[in-house]
Amino acid sequence: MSKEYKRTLITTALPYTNGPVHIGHLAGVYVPADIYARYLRLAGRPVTLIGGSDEHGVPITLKARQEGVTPQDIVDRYHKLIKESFEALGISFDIYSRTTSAIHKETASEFFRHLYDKGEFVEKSSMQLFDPEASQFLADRYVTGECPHCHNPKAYGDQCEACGSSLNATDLINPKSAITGATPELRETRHWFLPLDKWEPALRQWILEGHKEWRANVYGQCKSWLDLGLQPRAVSRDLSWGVPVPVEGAEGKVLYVWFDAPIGYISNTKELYPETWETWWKDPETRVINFIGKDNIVFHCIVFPAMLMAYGDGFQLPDNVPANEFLNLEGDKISTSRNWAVWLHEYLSDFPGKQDVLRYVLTANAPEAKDNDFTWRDFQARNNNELVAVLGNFVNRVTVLTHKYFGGVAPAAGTLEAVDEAAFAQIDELKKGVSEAIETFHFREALKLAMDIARTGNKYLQDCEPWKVAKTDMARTATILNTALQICADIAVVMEPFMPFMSERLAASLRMDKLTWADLGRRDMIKAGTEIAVPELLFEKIDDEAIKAQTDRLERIKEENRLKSWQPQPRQADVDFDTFMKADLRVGTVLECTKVPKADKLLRFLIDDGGLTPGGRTIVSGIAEHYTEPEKLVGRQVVFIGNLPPRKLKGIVSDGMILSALNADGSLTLIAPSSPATPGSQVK
Ligand code: B3M
Ligand code: ZN
Repeated sequence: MSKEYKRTLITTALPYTNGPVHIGHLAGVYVPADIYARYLRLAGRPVTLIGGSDEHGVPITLKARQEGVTPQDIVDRYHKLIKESFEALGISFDIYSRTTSAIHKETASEFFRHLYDKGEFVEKSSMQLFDPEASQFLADRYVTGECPHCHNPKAYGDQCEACGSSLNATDLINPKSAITGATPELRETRHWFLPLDKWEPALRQWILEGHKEWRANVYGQCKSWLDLGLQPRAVSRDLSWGVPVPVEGAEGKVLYVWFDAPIGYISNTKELYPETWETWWKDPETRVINFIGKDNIVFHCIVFPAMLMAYGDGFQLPDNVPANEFLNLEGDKISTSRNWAVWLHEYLSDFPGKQDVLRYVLTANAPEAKDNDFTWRDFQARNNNELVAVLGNFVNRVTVLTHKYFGGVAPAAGTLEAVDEAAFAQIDELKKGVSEAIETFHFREALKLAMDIARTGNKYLQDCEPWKVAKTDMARTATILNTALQICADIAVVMEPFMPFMSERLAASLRMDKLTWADLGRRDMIKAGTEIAVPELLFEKIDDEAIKAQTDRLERIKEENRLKSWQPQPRQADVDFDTFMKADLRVGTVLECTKVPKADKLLRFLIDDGGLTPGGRTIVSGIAEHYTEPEKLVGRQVVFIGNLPPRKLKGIVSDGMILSALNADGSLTLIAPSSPATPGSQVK
């Protein structure tokens, strides 16, 4: 940070209310933003944390259509769910509002109208995709088709999720309407465009020259956008759900969702501070920080800043846009439509009281510089080996010993020895490190250093061994436990931004009132004579069973997805009739069936083929994985091809091929006559 600001306005991307929020949203945006806001508050620096729902846009109307309800029903449902689950996770929004609010509609309309009156838009007719069956224009996600860049067949009209390109619906190859599946036609329509090209020099100057300190991923994306050359971008759409375009003759047109949504940050600030909101947006002493995911970079670094520049009137541009990369789940991309996610509201009900564990794991594993993976095993290991074994264990040992030797009353320290001084010096060092890491948006690093305070505490206890010293020297024991109690208090302070629930419980048990960052490292945070609470565990182990319930759930979802996406094999090339008739299909009865030794996949069948083969026919079949108890097949009837040239498999001559169907779930069904048939009879 190059200059001292008077206040910080933190915005968090407004999630679309077409579904609940998941760990990807949390790790990418809300947990880091909350850490930053809580840190600034602890440091006594004025800060406002803005959140809210993005309730316009095609994802919402599509979802409403799928469910046969109104868009308003959808946004009401998910706005409530999202708001409540953020609250339960301790995301400390100063306001969490929504873009369907009256104040937002008014603010967004005014914003558009102001640009319109200033002549900042270009009005143009262009050819847009139109669904003749639904008689509606197909903007954004109303169309899918092949991405012109990476050829992903399921790209959307506004974006390809496979390669990250931002697209125009008309760029798609073989577009299809997401409403009816129809092939769209082109129709002429008028729209307002923001000429981004006009702002390109100013944007270049501001980002490429002025913000070299931005994260490499953010700076790099901006640079490649700018280097490609900016084009005018449509800011209106032919849709019915959204903020109506506030000009005459614009019936049936609404503001493009990416035009109105970022204005939501302003509307929500207005709603929070009706009198003073302008100070938070227009005073050069305000520092604006936008927390977002990497797929939102262009809108926050190029489009919205261009809108703000065009508006003028002192609107401040963001000072930093710390966008994160993506979090994957168990090696697979998180996806709302495939239900491949850990949903926040489900986590909260599956792991009651463990909000901090999730906050901790998502921060320790934050996808700050590259995509990262969330696994349930790692979640369990971090809880058991770090939160329980390092942090919880340290605090527990100190409070138990204080109760054992001093009846729960914090003893006074005597003269400090070198080991005590060294521990305090170490904590001062770590405090500096944590502050610097948070201020430069390196939250993983900050959390690691904060945990090092607990590690320092454990090492201090190990070095001083108060349980031994107590046998001979209670004065020294008092100094050690006093020092250790100060370290417990440090933990309550330093962890507040990361794990506010634990911090609150710990602070209460140490009888600390208001926590402040400045106190961190002080040697008298816990005054001698303070009666501390009877120790209770700050964290508890998470057992294998709880983890298995989660991984089993994911397995079930994988299975469901496999079934949903199953497609029959395409029709094979024609075979001529006479050739097919040469195949000698027969019914047989299984006489013996055994596993072939040293071959995982093979079963050896002996089949009664009605006497065609004296002593029965041997067929070796590669279906052992589907039949773990082959003896149970004895007596069953099968259909086999009886005139294939015999061939040797694992030293056994196999004379034929047994027919079966491979099902969508990967299981196998043996083909058998529907009622008993004579062995050896031909299948016609
Ligand atoms: N709703 C996109 C998203 O959820 C969008 C963010 C708006 S921020 C102003 O990824
Ligand atoms: Zn692509």
